[in-house]
Formats: sequence, structure tokens, C-alpha cells
Amino acid sequence: MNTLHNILYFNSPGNFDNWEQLCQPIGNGYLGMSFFGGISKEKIVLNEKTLWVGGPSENNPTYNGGNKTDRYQYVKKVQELLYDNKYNEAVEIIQELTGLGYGSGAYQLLADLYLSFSNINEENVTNYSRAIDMDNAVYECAFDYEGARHTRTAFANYPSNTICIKLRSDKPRRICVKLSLDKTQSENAVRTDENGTLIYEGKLAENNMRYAAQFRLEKTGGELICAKDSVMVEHADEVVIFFTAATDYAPVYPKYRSGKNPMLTVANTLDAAQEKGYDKLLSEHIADYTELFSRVKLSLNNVSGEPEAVDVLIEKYKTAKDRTVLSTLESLYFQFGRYMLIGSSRAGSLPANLQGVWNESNMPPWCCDYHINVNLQMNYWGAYNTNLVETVPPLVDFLDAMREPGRITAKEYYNIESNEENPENGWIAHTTTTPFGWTAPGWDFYWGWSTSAVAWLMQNIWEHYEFTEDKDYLREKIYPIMKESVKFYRQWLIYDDKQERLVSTPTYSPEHGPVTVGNTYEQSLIEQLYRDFIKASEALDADAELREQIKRDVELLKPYHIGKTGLLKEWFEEDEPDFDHTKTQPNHRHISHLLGLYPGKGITEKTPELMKAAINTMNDRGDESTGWARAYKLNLWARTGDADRAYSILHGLLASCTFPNMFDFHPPFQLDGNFGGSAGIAEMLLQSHNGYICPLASLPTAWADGAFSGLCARGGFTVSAEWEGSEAKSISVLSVNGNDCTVKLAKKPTKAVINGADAKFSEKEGIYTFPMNKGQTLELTF
Ligand code: FUC
Repeated sequence: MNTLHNILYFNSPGNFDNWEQLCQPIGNGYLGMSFFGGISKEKIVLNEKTLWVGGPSENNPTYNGGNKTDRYQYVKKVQELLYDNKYNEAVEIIQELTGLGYGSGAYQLLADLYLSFSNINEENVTNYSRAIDMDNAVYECAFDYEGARHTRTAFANYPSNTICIKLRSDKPRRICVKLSLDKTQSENAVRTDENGTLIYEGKLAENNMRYAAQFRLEKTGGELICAKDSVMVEHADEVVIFFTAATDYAPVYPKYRSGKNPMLTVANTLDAAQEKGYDKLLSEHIADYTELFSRVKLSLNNVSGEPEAVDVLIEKYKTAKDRTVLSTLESLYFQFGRYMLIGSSRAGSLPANLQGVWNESNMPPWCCDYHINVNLQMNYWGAYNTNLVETVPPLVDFLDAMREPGRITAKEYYNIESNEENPENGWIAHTTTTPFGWTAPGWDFYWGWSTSAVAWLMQNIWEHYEFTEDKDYLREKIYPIMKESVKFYRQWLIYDDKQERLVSTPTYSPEHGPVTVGNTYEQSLIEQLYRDFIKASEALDADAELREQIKRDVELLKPYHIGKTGLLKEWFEEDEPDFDHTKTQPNHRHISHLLGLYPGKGITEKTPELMKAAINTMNDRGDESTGWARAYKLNLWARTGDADRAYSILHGLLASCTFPNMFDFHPPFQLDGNFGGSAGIAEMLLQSHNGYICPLASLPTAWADGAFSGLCARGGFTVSAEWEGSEAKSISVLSVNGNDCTVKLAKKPTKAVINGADAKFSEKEGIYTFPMNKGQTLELTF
């Protein structure tokens, strides 16, 4: 397969004041660094994923996850008023269904590191470049100066939780560098020791969270000079900086503190890292990273070799007709999503937040939190199909840790109580969540109430089993979370004799429309959870009684309804005369009533009427929107099979919502669009939500020729394909668990081989089934 060098490079440094557009990020899930490529002075933004203000502390002893008390009485009243069609009276008290407006906290900047190079005059620098090589997750800035090649290389090693930066020149004694910190979290937090280590530690004023970081230097030649809060190396051949950071955060309710001194963690981590040394850390990092990243290769229209500078490419893309430009950026965008997910979500730390792990501010947009009315879900859409299942445990652990505080919200707002007799009886969370178990509704009902956001997240984690069939992980980690969620909804839903179905009430379609009963968002997500739970409990042979109840309930949810104009209804009541249409916006970015089409499975080719209504709805909403909303539309159109429409949405995402450094913007920068876009490209190439594998499910004319390898399908399959002139040439499917391969093919293969022998198969309406054993690969030729 012809593949591109997955490299994002610039041929000029980035302006330090334009982080979101010009920085280049590296990360290992715990730590993030972003670089500008400054020549005589470099600014590096430092992040540690758990460094958050908010949560419980001596300063906020009454912290309670944002919950107000005894809200259920109002919920009940609102339910009654809505049932009686007293809409105005219901909304008069609707703001009682909110949480606290303070104390939710925000993700913090750790500090800015400055590297000042006193002996370099920028004017005389030539052959400059700065780049992220995504194939190895290595950052490098290089240039020529006074007859020497200077290189600054950095990588974020996950197994040793250390970031290394190497500064070198190919002529001796050329490295003169000073390290200092700016925007530190506390005054007098920086000191040095006799080895030239820059030490940074303190407590966040807001919540007393302890943090610690060290920069240890190893130099070849030259002289070390330590000042009070900076270190300098003069005339070295080479300098290596070893960096790590930690906090005393722990994902444990109610205190959220480990009780450990983070400086000890830092010191131990760096002792071990230095013992290994730079070269070993680099090879360890590359082995660890490439094991994940290199699993999937993508070649569109045979583009290969070295791409142009990323900012130039993105600019050209906006008007390009040339397939090389288009396919190059699309391939890089696909891999960038994977690169960023590996960089911001590895076992042991928190999941990827709104900006992954990267953040330059103490007041980031939306606090850089975990928004669960679409954003956190979207972050993980590409985790399974792009073969990165190892990035999922932080999400699972995060949700698991949210259960205990989520029970308080369940009690105060929903009257669902867990106690000794009835433990794990139901948890819930709403639109904004944090690492401190912030599960209350938002402080404004009209974005903050989102009862089925948790049901939606259950899809993200259930799919772990669908893709891997890892029963142990299902039993130990995923199922208990799903089961407790199911128990919550089971107690929450009520039978509405007017709507003749079980409903969630009150409901609010994310950030859009009036307050109603049983909107499609809520009903469809709960339905999906119920259907998935039935499968989960069957797979584990657990909870037969609950399963039988859920089997009955699921049929009573009736989530989808088609309105008078042929669109899928977002609100059950929308065709009624007193429905308040002034509250709806024709092009609203949230299209929450289509979650059954993607990522759910309620609207498929097997439900043609709903599919048609969904397509009408998408046409009605239009193609333009904010970054993540375009990424969502891309996945939606991919599921319809309208490949060229999906492609045009992808084009819009890349042309209109992508900063020069490849960050998606809303605006501002939000990583969800990158993740959703990358997932959407995979969804165009391979689908498996219908009970069979569908390679090239939504192949656009613009990708006439191409190949991919290593994408994953539900049921434990790894799939590769090659196509020419928009037709499949070959498809191969590895059955990891030994399941038979059921695959939809546009035409009959000329050859079907399993491990060298002709494969047996049966066929019905273009869907072929090949009996397979564990580890066998089916090779189809056309
Ligand atoms: C959702 C969106 C907003 C924004 C925020 C972080 O609530 O509606 O547009 O992306 O998340």
C-alpha cells in the first residue's frame, strides 16, 4: 500500500499568542506539551491531566457535586404540569431543576516553560522546520545556524510517563540554553538543586491540590549554571531534559485526593526514566506508540511520500480541485484524530477532555470539562473502529468513579435512592461533569438538564464488548456501570397514557427547543441502552429477571415518530397546535433526535421510513455548522450510504473548521471535531452496526482509488481493503475470536480463500457468510 508520511510540519515558528492555531501538541495521556518552535526563545505549554480547580477541599467543605437538595418535589410538579398541558406553569418552576452555579472547577495550565537560546540570532537561521511525525509521535524543530544543524526533539513516553526534550547541534559546544517557567500556579513555586534540576511544586490556591514537576538535565560538555529559579547550560554539545509532573488528585469519592506527595511520584518516575536513558526511552516510546498507531494504514488516491507544510496544505485545501491536495489532507486528518486520542487517553489517567490533555489557560472554554451531551461521547467514536481500544479504559474508569456521586443526584433530583438494602440502585449525571464527580444538572435548565446523557455514554462503553467480545472486561468493568444505569432509568420512566408509552419527563433536547415529555433524544438513547443491556446480560448470563423486565419496557419506549412535514420528530408534541415553535432553530447544531442513526442502531436500512425521515431532517438542518456538529453530520451521512454527501460534509469540516495546526474549531478549539472527523472517515470505509461487515460502505467518488488496513468491525474482526475505480479489488478479514464472517459485498468475489484453501460460504441478498476459525484470515478478490 502506498502510504503517506504522516507528518505535520510548518516552515516557520508559531506566534506564542496564538496557541490554539499554531501550537504543536505531544502527549502521553497523563502529560501534554505543546510547542511553537521558537528559535532563540521557545515557549512550551505544559499540562498534567489531573490538575483541576474545583471539587472538595478545606476551602469548599460543603462541596456536593453541584447538587441542590430535595429537588424531586419540583421534578414531580413539572411532570404533573406537563401532563396537564400547563406548559407555562411548568417552565415557571423549571429553574428549580438545576445544580449549583459555582464550584464545578476547571482544568488548569501547569505552567509555560521557556527555553532561551542566548547564542542564536534568528535573522541568520535557514532551513527551518518544525514538525510532528505522527508515525512515531516525535516532535522535531530543526534549522541551520552558523554552519551547524540544530535539532530539538521531543516525545511523550507513556510506559515511563516522561517527556524528553533533546537539544543538539552537529557542531560541538553550540547549545546555550536557559530554562525558566512562567504562569506558574503559585508564587515562589520554582527552585533548583545542585544537579541543575528545575523543581516546581505548590498547591492550587482554590482547592489545595498539590502538584509537582521536575526538569532534570543531562548535558554533554559545557557548563551548568544554576540560579534561584532557572537553570542555564552554556556551550554544551547536547542537552537532554527529562520532565514529568503529578498531582495528589485521585479519582476517589468523596475526597478526590491520594494522600501521596506528588513530588515523590515525580522523583521516582524520573529516577527510573534517567536510569533507562534517552535512547531507551525513545525506543520504548516508539515501540509502545507504534504498536497502536501503525495498526491502521490509509491510502487515498495513492498519495504517498512527504506532504506539504500543514498550514499551506489546509489553505490550499479550501479551493483545491487537485486530488493529491484533497486526499493528502484527508489522510492526515484521519491519522491526526488517532494520534491525538493516543496522546490524550491512556489507561491510568482521566479521559480526553474538551481539549484532550492540552490547555494553555486557567480559564479554558467550557472549563475544558467533560461535556456529556455530545462532546465526551464523540471523543471516543473512533476508538474502536480505528483500532485503538486501549484508549477506552480512562473513559470506563471515569464513569465508574462517577457512580457514587451520581447516586446523590439520583436521590435529590429523581427520588432514586441507593442504600444498604438496595445498593447500586441508580446513578445519573448531566451535561457538565468533572473529575470531582460533578453530576448535578447545570445551573441553567436550558443546557444543564440531560437525563439520558448517561444512557448515551453507555453506548460508548458497551461497544467495547461489541468490538472485542472481551467478556472479562465486560463482567468486571462495563456491565456493573450499565446495569446500574438501567436500574436508574427503569425507576425513572413513567407510563404516559396520553402518549401511550413509557416516557422520560421532563426532557430537554440538548440546548434546543421547549421543555417536553419524552423527546426523541431521551427515548432513543434509553432504548439503545436497554437493547444493549439485554445483550450484555445475555452474554454474561446474568440478571435474568431484570432482563425480562427490560425486554418488556424497551418495547414501550417508542422513540421515533415522523412529523407532518416528513421529518423525524425531535419533540413528540411538535405537531400539536400549542407547541412553541419559536423556541426551535432551523439550523441548530445539535441534531439529537438522529442519535438512532449514528451512533445508535435504531435507524438503519431495515427501517426505510425512518431512514427517509432522518435524511429529510438532515437536509432540513443543512450542512454547515460548528466543528463537532459537522463531524456528527459526517457520521450521520456515512450511515445513510450517501457517500458523496458525507464527503462534502468532510470537506466542509476540513475547509471551514480546521485551524492551521489541524485543531478543529467550534470556535474555539475543541478536539471533539477532530475525533469525530477521524471516526467519520473510518465510518465511510467500514461499517458493522447492522449485524454484518460492510466494507467501503460509503465510498465517495472523490476516493476513486485507495486502500486501508487494520480497521475494526464488531464481532472481533480486523479488516483491510483495496479498491480501484471505486470498486473493491480485494478485501481481507481476520477473525480474531473465531466468529464466522458475515459481510455485505457489492459483487460476488472471483476468489475467496481462507488460509490458502478455497473458502466455503453461503449468500443471501448480497450478504455472504464465511465459516471461520479463530485467527483465520479470509481473502476475497474481485
Ligand atoms: C456542547 C455544545 C457547545 C459546546 C460545548 C462544549 O454543549 O452545544 O456548542 O461545544 O458542548
